[in-house]
Amino acid sequence: MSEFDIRRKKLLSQMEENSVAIIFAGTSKITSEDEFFPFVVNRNFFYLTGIMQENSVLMLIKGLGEEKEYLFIDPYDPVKERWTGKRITPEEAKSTSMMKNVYFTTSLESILELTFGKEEYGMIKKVYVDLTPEIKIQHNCYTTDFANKIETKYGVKVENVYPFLMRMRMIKSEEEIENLREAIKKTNLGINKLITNLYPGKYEYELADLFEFNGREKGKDNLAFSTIIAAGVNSTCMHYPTQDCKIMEDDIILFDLGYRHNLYCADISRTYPVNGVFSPLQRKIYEAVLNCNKAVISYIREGLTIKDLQEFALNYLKNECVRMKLISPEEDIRKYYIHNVSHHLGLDTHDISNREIPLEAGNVITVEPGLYFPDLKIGVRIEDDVLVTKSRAEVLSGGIIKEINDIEKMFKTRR
Ligand SMILES: [Mn+2]
Repeated sequence: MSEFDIRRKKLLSQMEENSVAIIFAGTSKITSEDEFFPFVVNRNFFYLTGIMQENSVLMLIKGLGEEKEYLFIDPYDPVKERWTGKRITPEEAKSTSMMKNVYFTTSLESILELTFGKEEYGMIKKVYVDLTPEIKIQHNCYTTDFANKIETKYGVKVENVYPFLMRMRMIKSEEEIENLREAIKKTNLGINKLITNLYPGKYEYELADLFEFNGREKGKDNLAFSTIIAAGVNSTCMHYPTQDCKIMEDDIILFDLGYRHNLYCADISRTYPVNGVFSPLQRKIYEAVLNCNKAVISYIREGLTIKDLQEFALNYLKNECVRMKLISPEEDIRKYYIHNVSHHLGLDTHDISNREIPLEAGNVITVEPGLYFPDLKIGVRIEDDVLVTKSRAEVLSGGIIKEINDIEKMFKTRR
């Protein structure tokens, strides 16, 4: 059995008797006029099928003592293919998804009729639909519209399948962890490219473009998210978007970036001094963040929640800043640390999860404390990706340099 098989069986086992699950791949949205955003597959659909083509639909049926799986893909359309390129054939869909029943989307409506409409199937009482907002199925039709439609038309009760898939996706399989390791390894190589090319006088976008180009060389569509390269005061803006500033000799520079591998995302932040040596003030702030990063990593264990990690990080950063006289004991640390310390990582960069569910072995999360002092033009974030195990956290991004001595040595010896 493939992973996709196993996941579908697992979902089916959690579904009520006499129920159906319908999960859509989604379709592209319009940017403006007749221009479309690039299609991004609904990750919940991909997770269960391995299929990335738009308009595809998965249908799981549990009833009459049987479990049935159907996949729907668009029919072959030579005209469409001439405009927008190759589309998968039923044979390809079968071998990717490991599903026997692959039909064309043109027959979806009549299969729905058959499943819900006929007497003998009248026993289907519940339909699980992925009600994640923003999953567009067709022009002016989102999954919520679809749910309303089948509720009215067939008198079935719709339940959100999202919580089931969330619990499944939060625990990564060996194969998923391997994909994440690979994404992180590639990201490390991308960061090395940046370090060899980081010099005062360059513009932030030159480094961002270089990182993205390096990713493209290894296959298109390889970015986990929009690359952030932020020098000087820009390092204090969390999702700094413009990247149009010149990098200066005395700046600190913050990278928040990641490649994907088989859709699995790396999410790494590193902060370096542009001239290769930390100034005393930069060093102080960097040390506070680094200590916190390492403390959180060693604090992680099963049973804690991400909320607990955040509490821990807030306290730790507060104490570090007071100890290093960066802030006064009365000051609120939230003025200088405005985000969260962790999120789950997987098919999505901010992976499907709930911050209040205790951590379990197989979770992959980020650890990313930061301190941001706009007045000092210094923002530092150090973000690692870690695997929660039975005993402690394993740092998947341990190969990406973060110790002060190692960083300064790396700048001296770069070529
Ligand atoms: Mn992150």
